[in-house]
Amino acid sequence: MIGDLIRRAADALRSARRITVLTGAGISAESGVPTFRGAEGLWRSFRAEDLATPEAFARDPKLVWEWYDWRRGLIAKVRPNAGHVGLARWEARFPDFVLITQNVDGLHPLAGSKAVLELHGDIWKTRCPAEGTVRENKDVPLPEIPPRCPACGGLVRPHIVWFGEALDPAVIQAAYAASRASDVMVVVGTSAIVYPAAALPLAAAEGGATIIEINPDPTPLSEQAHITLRGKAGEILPLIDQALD
Ligand code: BV8
Repeated sequence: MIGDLIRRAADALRSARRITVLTGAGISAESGVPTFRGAEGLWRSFRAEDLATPEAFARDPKLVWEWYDWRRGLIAKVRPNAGHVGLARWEARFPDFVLITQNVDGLHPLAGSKAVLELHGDIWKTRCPAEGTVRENKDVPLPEIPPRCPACGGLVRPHIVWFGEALDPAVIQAAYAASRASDVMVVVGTSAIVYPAAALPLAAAEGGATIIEINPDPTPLSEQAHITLRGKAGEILPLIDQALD
């Protein structure tokens, strides 16, 4: 059964001109990065509202930075998995290919993906709210919590989109345009409940795209997907890659 679905997915990709991929935390799960809403997910031990919002940061920047410092420490120890590597290969294989991710862990660029639309920012970057300056910061652990801006001395924040905050308009518009224009959209490892990211596959379907979902569990997107591959990204993506050869 899964063999037929893998072949159908490969056929759809082979005959597509424009391909988009949307990934979520699930694609990093096999690398050892906790997801948000799974059994051992981050939101199980922390409340999103207490940590991933501008209000939480205003209330207790030290606590919010301790959480990110802990996540950065976890992510620094892991490597991209076969799922990330497979998608980096597809970027080279397909002429019109756009990778859109909700993840902030930087594992797609680390796996070799060159053009990644990072909808929710980057855990390896800080932003100075006073000047807007974005800087790369890979210190693990952070020498000072909360970290300060080297230029003005004020608090810097993670360069991450929190709940209730708008995404970078250029990034979300590019993601919408690519999704709407695509012939195939592969949706990997997302619970498909966070907007506006979760609207992208719907925009792709409206544009006539074939939606392929790769996820061990059903999601609100599953009934819209044309091909549903119930499995792990690190296992399914290499199987599709083999079927493409
Ligand atoms: C905005 C940064 C407006 C933090 C994140 C009510 C209804 C609809 C919408 C809303 C609502 N109330 C509020 C909203 C808006 C809100 C939203 O959508 N809330 C949801 C929870 C209902 N959205 C926002 O606030 C967005 N902003 O709307 O702004 C606005 C407009 C103009 C001006 C001002 C304001 C901002 C959203 C961004 C929030 N930030 N992250 C951080 O990371 O530190 S979102 C957070 O969830 C993560 O970034 C993550 O990327 C994202 C989605 O989670 P997933 O990636 O899907 O991960 P999850 O754990 O949920 O699922 C993992 C999946 O993988 C599962 O399905 C699992 O089965 C699967 N899996 C597991 N293992 C594997 C696997 N799959 C494959 N292989 C495996 N091995």
